Amino acid sequence: MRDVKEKPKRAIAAAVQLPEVSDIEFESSLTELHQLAKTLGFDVTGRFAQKRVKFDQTAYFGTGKREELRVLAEDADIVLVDHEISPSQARNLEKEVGCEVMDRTMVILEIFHRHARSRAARAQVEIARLGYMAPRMREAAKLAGPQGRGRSGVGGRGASESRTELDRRKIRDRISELEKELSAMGAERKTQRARRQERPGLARVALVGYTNAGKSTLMRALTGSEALVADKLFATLDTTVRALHPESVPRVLVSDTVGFIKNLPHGLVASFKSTLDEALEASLVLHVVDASDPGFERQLAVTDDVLAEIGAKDVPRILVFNKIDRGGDEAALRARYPGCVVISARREGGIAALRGAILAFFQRDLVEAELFLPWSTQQLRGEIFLNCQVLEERAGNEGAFFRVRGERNAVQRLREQLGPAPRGRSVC
Ligand SMILES: Nc1nc2c(ncn2[C@@H]2O[C@H](COP(=O)(O)OP(=O)(O)O)[C@@H](O)[C@H]2O)c(=O)[nH]1
Ligand SMILES: [Mg+2]
Repeated sequence: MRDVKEKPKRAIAAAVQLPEVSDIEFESSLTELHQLAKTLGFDVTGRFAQKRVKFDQTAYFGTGKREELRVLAEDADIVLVDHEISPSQARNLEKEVGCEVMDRTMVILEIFHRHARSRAARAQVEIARLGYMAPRMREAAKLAGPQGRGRSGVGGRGASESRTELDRRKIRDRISELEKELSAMGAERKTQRARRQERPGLARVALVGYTNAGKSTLMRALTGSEALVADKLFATLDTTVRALHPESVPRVLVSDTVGFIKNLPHGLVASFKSTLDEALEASLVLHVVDASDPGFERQLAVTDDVLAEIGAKDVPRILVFNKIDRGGDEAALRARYPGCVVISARREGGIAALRGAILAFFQRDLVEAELFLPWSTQQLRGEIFLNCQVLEERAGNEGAFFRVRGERNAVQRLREQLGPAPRGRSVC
């Protein structure tokens, strides 16, 4: 039943709609939860909503609705709740519905946890997780009882509570330890960044933008990485970095980043920012915006602000309006955001345009050169193709001439390996 590796967990996205929340806002938040759940690899099989004046104190949904949810959830493994709920609400809901309950904050924490790579990002996410867990420990202990097992929760409360107290102290200690580590890392990170900027070296692109903008879809289309389907982003970064395909000169690495979230719980802002540090490593950021989303302008502004806050303000950026097949005014976008790329991941021409924009950026510093490869050293032919874009190849009496485009250093190195061309034919 819970064989996570084999079968995706079946989830139901559920929420209470309060009177001050419009239908549009409500739907959009629930859709976002659905999308976040897909990112975690869940199969969202149903949605469930209740209009209510306030959240039920005991179990978030009202009594009658809990029964309805129980029936709906019979085939599900997990119920996802689109708000942060209290530990006791979660526990009571779990008991009544009969399956695991995960709230919005937990879903997001789990995504950050999977995306966090740098030491600082990991520490930041762990702090957020511990902060979230601490009040939940007491609830867990109440359930566990003196043996630390079972669900009856009767008796032995004193023992379990003192153990919980101990656990909570451990959590507090761990948080302060992590905070110390983080501040020590601050200085180290600055020097690392400075070092990185000194050696521009690798051509790296990061896709940045809101959840559902189409980052993973574009990533897949640009890199041909079929395994990385949007819905199933079990993302350690290694699997979210892929080379542009077909390969280019220079070789460009594309990475997917953790998506911005419209309704990001306040307590998770810091950990979100640190998981985004992938964007700092990039020499080019593709800021992907869903052109068909009526709220895109605000999202665009938030993304810009956050990139500035994490220190990625000066990383060159291409604004990519995606999903133009679903809506949006292409001409107006082009006029308003000069230099933007307007595409649809669903249309072939779109990906070619984006690829063109990426390559134009990385190839701006390439040099054109002519290389001569004597017939006697044909084994170096592969080297030329590996390091340069070959514009033309023609045979001479003593060897082959190549007109190539490549990075200055790479061309220089090849020329040293190949030796001089006959009758001074080599020009740069
Ligand atoms: N109509 C349309 N749908 C798209 C386009 N690009 C992506 N999508 C869909 O939008 C959803 C979210 O895409 P995904 O790549 O997972 O977004 P991410 O959260 O930014 O990684 C998926 O259902 C995609 O199939 C597009 O250009 N047009
Ligand atoms: Mg994605």
